[in-house]
This record gives sequence, C-alpha cells and structure tokens, in this order.
Amino acid sequence: MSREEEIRQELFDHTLNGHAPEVKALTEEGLKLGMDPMDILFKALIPSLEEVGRRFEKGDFFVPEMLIAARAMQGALVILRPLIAETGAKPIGKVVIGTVKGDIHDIGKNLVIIMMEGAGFEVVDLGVNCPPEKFVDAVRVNEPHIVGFSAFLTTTMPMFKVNIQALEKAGLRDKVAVMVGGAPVTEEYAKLAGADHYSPDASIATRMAKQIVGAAQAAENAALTQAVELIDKTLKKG
Ligand code: B1M
Repeated sequence: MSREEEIRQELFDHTLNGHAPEVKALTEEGLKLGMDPMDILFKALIPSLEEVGRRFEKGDFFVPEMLIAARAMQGALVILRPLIAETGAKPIGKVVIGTVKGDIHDIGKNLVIIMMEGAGFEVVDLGVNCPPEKFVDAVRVNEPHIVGFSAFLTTTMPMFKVNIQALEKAGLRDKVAVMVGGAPVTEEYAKLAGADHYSPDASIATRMAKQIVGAAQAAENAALTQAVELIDKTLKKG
C-alpha cells in the first residue's frame, strides 16, 4: 500500500472515530505529499461520514459520535477550503444559501459553498436553522441569481415550500431561481415543493448554478438586443 492509500484509509478511520488532531495532521501530510484536496474530500472524508450515518441508523453510533466525527471533518475542511475555493477571479454570479429552519446540519451546505466559490460565485451564507424571513431579507438585499435551501432531515424538508411561499408573498419569487438539496431530498420532492432546481451533490449543484446564470445572462442579452432593435426602428420611422 502506498503512503497516499494509507493516508486515505487513516483519514477514513480517524474521522469515523472523531479523532480531530489526527485528521488535521493527516490532511496536512497528504497535501504535503501532493494529494489532491478533492481526492481527500471525496475518497476519504465524505465516505467516512456516510459510514457514520450507516452506524447511526443501525444503532451502533449515537448523536455524540456523529458530532465528534463531524467536528473532525470540519477541522480538515478548514485546511482544504482555501485550496478549493479561492480563485481570485471576478464573481460569475451570486448565490444566497442556508440550511432551513429546524435543521442544524451544515457540512453538506458548506461543501456546496466551497465548490461554488471555487467556480467563481459570490456566495452569501445564511448559516443553519435559517427562518423564511431571513432568506427573504437576504434575497431582497443581495439580489442573487440563485437562492439555495439545504435540508438534511425528512422533518425539515417541508420548509422548502414554506420558504418559497414566503418569497412569493414578498413578491420576489420570479426574481430568483430556487435550488434545493440535502441527503433525503429527491428530484420529485423538489418539484412538489415548487423549487426550480434540485441537485444531489455539490459538484452537480455548481454545474447547474453555472447553467442557471448563463441562461439568465442570455435572456438579459436577448432583451437588450430587442430593446436596441426597437429603438432603431423608432428612430428610422421618425
Ligand atoms: Co444528523 N442525521 N441528526 N447529525 N447526520 C443524518 C442527516 C441522518 C441521515 C443519519 C441517519 O439516520 N442515517 C439522519 C436523518 C434521517 C432523515 O431525516 N432522513 C440524522 C438525524 C436523525 C439527526 C438527528 C435528528 C439525531 C437526533 O438528535 N436524534 C439530529 C438533528 C439535529 C437538527 O438538525 N435539528 C442530528 C444531528 C447531527 C449532528 C449535529 C450530530 C451532526 C451534524 C453536524 C454538522 O453538520 N455540523 C450530524 C451528522 C454529522 C449526520 C450525518 C452522519 C452526516 C451528515 C453529513 O455531513 N454528510 C448524517 C448521515 C448521512 O448523511 N449519511 C446525518 C456529509 C455531507 C457531505 O453530505 O449532507 O448529504 P450531505 O451533503 C451533500 C448533498 O446533500 C448536497 O451536496 C452535499 C455535498 O455533496 N447538498 C446540496 C447539500 N445541500 C445542498 C444544497 C443544494 C444542492 C445540493 O442546493 C441549494
């Protein structure tokens, strides 16, 4: 087994057992050896948290174990984040995102943010347990292309619809694309809730966000061309 493979395995085991100092040290060692940050994330840290979830479901792990595993993962994310997210390029679009009311899971949401920032988006993070009014205010103030709702519990998924209704009530629904995601969410559920887009993971969410902004800009350009043509025609008539 190469040292890189050992590091992946050790990262998996130490995250599973919530050993934050080891996870931090292994992440640093892996990077020094030239390991890809995305590789560390998707081949070691995320699979480990998935295993935590499986053990919780089976009753082998309880909330404290989930919590320390999450903390260990977050320590690694602090190190990986600048390597994945900072492009220094001019923002290609704006996104407001938060975890819905009643839900305090944030690792998945934070990964979406890191990858979107890495792709050049300006992201306004509203944190966790975010009430509808906070989403509405942030959309009004920031005028984003996309507002994103994360929900990780079947009991908090209904907040998608509540948030969308709050946007409608505030007259903002047609000004922003709504994207939803989170482990228990499905495409079908997203449609039923009235969302425009659903994405199962952070990288698809980022690709989708680029398409949404591209389509919005194309529509803007078409409207501009139409306006210019109309002015041209009017001037010629005159
Ligand atoms: Co909780 N938890 N948890 N938990 N937890 C889950 C989600 C669970 C699936 C575990 C299980 O039973 N297998 C289960 C939910 C079951 C359900 O409802 N279907 C569960 C439960 C039940 C609970 C509690 C109710 C437990 C209790 O108290 N009895 C409680 C609820 C607290 C609350 O929110 N009110 C609870 C608490 C916690 C901790 C606080 C201990 C901790 C969270 C720490 C933190 O986030 N800071 C925790 C953890 C760590 C987990 C698991 C183990 C890991 C979650 C995670 O970070 N996954 C989780 C099990 C699991 O997911 N397998 C579990 C890794 C992450 C990268 O994946 O979150 O799916 P994910 O994010 C993905 C996609 O979903 C997507 O992209 C991300 C990256 O690719 N995505 C989007 C996310 N947001 C998106 C938005 C988008 C698009 C895509 O557009 C806007």
